[in-house]
Amino acid sequence: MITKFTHGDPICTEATVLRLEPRAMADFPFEHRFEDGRFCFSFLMEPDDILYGLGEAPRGINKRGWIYQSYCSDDPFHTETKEALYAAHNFILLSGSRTFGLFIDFPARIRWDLGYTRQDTAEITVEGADLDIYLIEGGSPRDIVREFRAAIGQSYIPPFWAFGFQQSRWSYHNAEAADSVVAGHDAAGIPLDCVYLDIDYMDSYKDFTINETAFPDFASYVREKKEQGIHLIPIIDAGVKKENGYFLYEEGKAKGFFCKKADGSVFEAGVWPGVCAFPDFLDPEVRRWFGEKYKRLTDMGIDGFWNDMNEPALFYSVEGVENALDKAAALRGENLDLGRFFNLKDTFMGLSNSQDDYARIFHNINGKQVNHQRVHNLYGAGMTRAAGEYFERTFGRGKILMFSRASYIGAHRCSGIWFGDNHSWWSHILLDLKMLPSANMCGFLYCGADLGGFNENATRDLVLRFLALGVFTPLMRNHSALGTRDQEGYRFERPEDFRDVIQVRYRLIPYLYDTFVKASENNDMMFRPLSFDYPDDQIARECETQLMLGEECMIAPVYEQNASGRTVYLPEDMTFVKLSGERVEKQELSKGLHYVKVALNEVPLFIKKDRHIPLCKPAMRTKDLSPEGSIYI
Ligand code: MIG
Repeated sequence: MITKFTHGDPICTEATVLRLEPRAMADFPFEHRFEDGRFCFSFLMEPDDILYGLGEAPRGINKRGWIYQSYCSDDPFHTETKEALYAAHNFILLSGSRTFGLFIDFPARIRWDLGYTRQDTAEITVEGADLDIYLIEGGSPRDIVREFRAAIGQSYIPPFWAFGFQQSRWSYHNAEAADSVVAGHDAAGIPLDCVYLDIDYMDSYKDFTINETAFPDFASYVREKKEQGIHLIPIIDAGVKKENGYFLYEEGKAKGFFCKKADGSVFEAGVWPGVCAFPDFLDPEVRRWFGEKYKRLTDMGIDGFWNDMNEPALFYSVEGVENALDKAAALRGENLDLGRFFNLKDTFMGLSNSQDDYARIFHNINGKQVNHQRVHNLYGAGMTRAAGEYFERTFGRGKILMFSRASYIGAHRCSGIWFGDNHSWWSHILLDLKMLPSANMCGFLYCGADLGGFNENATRDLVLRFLALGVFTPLMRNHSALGTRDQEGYRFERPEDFRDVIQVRYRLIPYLYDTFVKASENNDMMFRPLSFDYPDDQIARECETQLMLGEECMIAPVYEQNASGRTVYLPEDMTFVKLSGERVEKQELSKGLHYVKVALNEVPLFIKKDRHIPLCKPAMRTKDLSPEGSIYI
């Protein structure tokens, strides 16, 4: 049963597709109050209750014991003590003494104190008084998720080839660099379907332009790669370079399509292209306009995109820099005591993604000027809807690969997400794993982390272990940052180990795609915490390092350096399968704890008794996969 409670005059986010007659907030069955223009509510938790949700967020599958924020943030350090990442996924689910789900449809900041101040209390503060809350009750946690997902609408399904292996880095600067990635994989026998183009494929980082020196005759190049079975996936950034004569800037300015400041002038801030204007993605007309610009690239044969920097990320604003410079100038010749020094330092350090800058931005919502801080979490979702809705209108569903960095529930209907700038850290293998079921609860099925880790240098064993988890994630992409060590599989010693792991992905693609499509069609989760399936099993309830996959499988990646295996908990008897290239090794294991050995070129998988999944023959491209010769394990 789903009940909607409304207070005031909420901004329409289009997160839900279900129209419900709202009840007054006075009927909301949790202790609540309005205070200083905020809405706060709380509930008590029994010691064994589990609190799930929040989609892409730091920390565990069980979110208890920390404070989180819904505030889309460009933060490249995903450490445990962070409160927010790039997304705002305002759904939580309590399971235990009581079972219910809550979705707060509200596009500004929310603080979720989930047992941080008091271990037994969840206290949620919504930074505004105009909001909708949906309460979902009845049935198991999985039933509640299904009911919630039905309310927010069916999840995006990408093209089949988007389940192929994807190789990225910032950046393959020119056609030769991209060619060498394809050649490197081909020579090592490592399957590959996509090569990514990061910001350097553009002319001066201008959206929908091509750097002609780096990619002369781009359209022919795209066609040539297609003939090799390779999709090139360009990045699109939210900021539009301020440059006279640049069509996108000129059009946006003439039509009044950019975000404004209070005085009506265009809001400007620095991102990769230098000073930029920001399309007002909250306006449907702007979305339509921007969405149609992707045609410039689809006309050249491009059929996949990733949208970046759409929290929006702001390196600096002109006002911010001026203010900092004034502050510095006033201090010249003064005695810099520690207080002043740190204040000055903080002023410069705080230039990026500053709250002052966000507060300077205004949107046009139905003819009204609305401050950005009231709708911050809709910006990236708006950009992604601009693209996703254009693709659906023009090409139909499931034709174009699309995923975004920032997101809000609702964008899951037309796009996937990736988990942003993680690190080449062992702990980030588990962070990826933990976000999968949480993202699934919120409708984001097509998702995954940068395999091998984005920031800093990766090691060969880390990349292999990361990939062995990525074998199961719908988005299987190796990506890394500018200036870091090369981490394409064929760059390391014994590239055949990478081939062995990635071939396993190709053998599983028919099964994984089928499981994915079923999850989308049934508003279900592809990945579930063990506790969803074994609610009475204490070890399963606490498990944060394994997941259920579909109806048949359990996954348990190795996540520690120098480990030749791991301890795994089997909540029932299962078949332990080690997959490596075309090799399949099986072992029956009984319910309980086991230490399993897994070599670097092996992918561990656990299959429930009396269940079977298909494995096809591997191929170098998804288009060459065929059911012929498939076996069941
Ligand atoms: O400020 O385009 O998350 O995947 O490689 C960094 C360069 C901008 C952030 C994305 C990352 C991408 C990078 N971008």
